[in-house]
Amino acid sequence: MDNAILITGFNGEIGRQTLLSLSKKEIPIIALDINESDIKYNNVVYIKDSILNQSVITSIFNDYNIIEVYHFAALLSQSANNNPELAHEVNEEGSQLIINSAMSHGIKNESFIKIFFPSSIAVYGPRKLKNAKELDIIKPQTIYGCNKLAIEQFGTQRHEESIELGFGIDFRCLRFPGIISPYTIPSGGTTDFAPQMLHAAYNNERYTCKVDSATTLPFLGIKNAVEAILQIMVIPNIDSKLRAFNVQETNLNPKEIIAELQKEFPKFIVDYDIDSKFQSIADTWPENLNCDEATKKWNFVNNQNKNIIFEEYLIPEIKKHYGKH
Ligand code: AKB
Repeated sequence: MDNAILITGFNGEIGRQTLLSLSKKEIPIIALDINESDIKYNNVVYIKDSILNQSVITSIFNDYNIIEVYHFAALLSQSANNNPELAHEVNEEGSQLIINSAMSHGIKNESFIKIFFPSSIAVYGPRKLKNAKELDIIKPQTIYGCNKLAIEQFGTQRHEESIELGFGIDFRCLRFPGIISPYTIPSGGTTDFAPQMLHAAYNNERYTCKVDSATTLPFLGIKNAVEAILQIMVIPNIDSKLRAFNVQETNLNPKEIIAELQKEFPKFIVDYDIDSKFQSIADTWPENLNCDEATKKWNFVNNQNKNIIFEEYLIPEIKKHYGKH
């Protein structure tokens, strides 16, 4: 049986760019998503189905020797708030099914299956923290944050059981802040205002922001988000009981984002129409993250410079992206 990588939720913002990077490796990839793919890579087997379909997951693990799993399929924070039952099913039960299937496969093959799980700053709360460390107060105030924390803990527990057994899973997790991508306009998240503003500014559109101008949150450009995933997965062994690491590039509020964008797009205008569903969540998420653990474990670089992400990456890249269409 050939070695292969499984990626779920590959049509989402992070999944899409991770699949692009993984497709450059010479190993078959099994890509599972509820939606059809609009891009086809040669070494990828596409499966259109749900992560809740136990028989599909079982047959993937029976048909391929899965050695790594990248599990992105999930509802984001606002979508989860609007559909709490579906969020519980997809974000928790679906993730547990993937983790348990990988664990059984690892035990059967007497090996360790590496699993990447994208957690979120949503695990923090109830107060807005500054320089939040991994073990700081963790009392998520949203369904989505509770789902993420439950899977961090479930994966960590299965990881510890695997160490005891000598086979199973090697669980690795990053706590992502808001992701800014010059390639896609996200929806369903609380931090979406940053990428939405970038695309609106480029497209000469007026933007209505749902959180107030001083709401500061941590962010990471998609390129460095994918880089961090590849980095944490490539380390042979993370010698730590801590399995979930903070990563961020800078922290920003709407006022600062507008100022950066107006340097390049001076006609960009933003109105505010504060929505309590967004504001109340953003107010419980940290202002910035302490990334010392990620720096110690695999030299993660947290550059903290607000200009660099716009001037050196997002603006040149969004111009290239739309220039293509
Ligand atoms: C969201 O806002 O839902 C996500 C996140 C920070 O987890 N982008």
